[in-house]
Amino acid sequence: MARKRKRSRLEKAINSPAEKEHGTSPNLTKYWFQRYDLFSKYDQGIEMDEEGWYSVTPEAIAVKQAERCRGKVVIDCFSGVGGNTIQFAKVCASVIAIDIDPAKVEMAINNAMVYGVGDRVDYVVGDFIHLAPSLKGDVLFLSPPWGGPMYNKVESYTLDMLQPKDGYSLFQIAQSITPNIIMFLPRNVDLAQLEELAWLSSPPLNLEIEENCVGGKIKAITAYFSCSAVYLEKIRTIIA
Ligand code: MGP
Ligand code: SAH
Repeated sequence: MARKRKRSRLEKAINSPAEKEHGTSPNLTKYWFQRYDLFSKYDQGIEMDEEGWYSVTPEAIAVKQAERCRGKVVIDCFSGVGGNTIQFAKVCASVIAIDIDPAKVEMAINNAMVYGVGDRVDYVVGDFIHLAPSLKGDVLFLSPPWGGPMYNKVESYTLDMLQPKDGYSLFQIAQSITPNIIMFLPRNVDLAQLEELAWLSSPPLNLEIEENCVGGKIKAITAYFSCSAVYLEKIRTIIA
């Protein structure tokens, strides 16, 4: 009698609820296994699409980023399915969430309701680049597309690889609104380019770089640019 073959881990994953649930490519399975790191309330009706799965900011990271913006008016310029927007809505004075994809905005609205903050966000379906001249806020949060999950195939991720425009242009557009800019970027990003962005600004900006880990593994980096008091004090001391 033929013995039953033990199913490999991969086969199990491919035929798992992950595949049925996200209904797309097996490439997304690894993200499905991280679903509670992405949204702790995943089981309460969170909605995702393919780009959402690989782009959403893990909840613990989004909580930390939001804490830095407590009490401020924040513009989430590439809001996706709402990983960051939800956490901003919990602690910020107000949140404007922008995404070019109407389906993402629908999902973000649903997901914010799951977290009980649906009424604390103003949603805009639109292109951040075009909307920029009409935007006003204390802090701009930029988590743009990195070019898909293959971003880590290069040794050093340079700012020209960001979408829908290169990082220099995005930063310049953001600076026309506020010097308080937060960028969520690949863990292999060229850090020297970020320092260049800060120093070449007029006046030069303070820059803090944070490595974002989940479960001991580095997921991404966050760059906080600001016209901070500490930095201004330094300048004042030098001038004096
Ligand atoms: P990853 O490297 O694809 O996943 O993305 P992981 O689990 O670290 O894969 P591994 O095989 O390297 O172990 C890590 C995190 O980066 C994701 O959870 C997202 O928060 C973020 N991220 C990834 N991409 C491709 C994007 C993107 O295009 N835009 C934004 N804003 N965030 C992204
Ligand atoms: N921080 C988000 C993930 C953002 S992924 C989260 O935690 O859920 C990047 C998003 O940028 C995608 O949803 C994509 O639709 C959106 N996007 C791409 N080009 C855009 C543009 N020109 N203006 C606004 N949003 C854009």
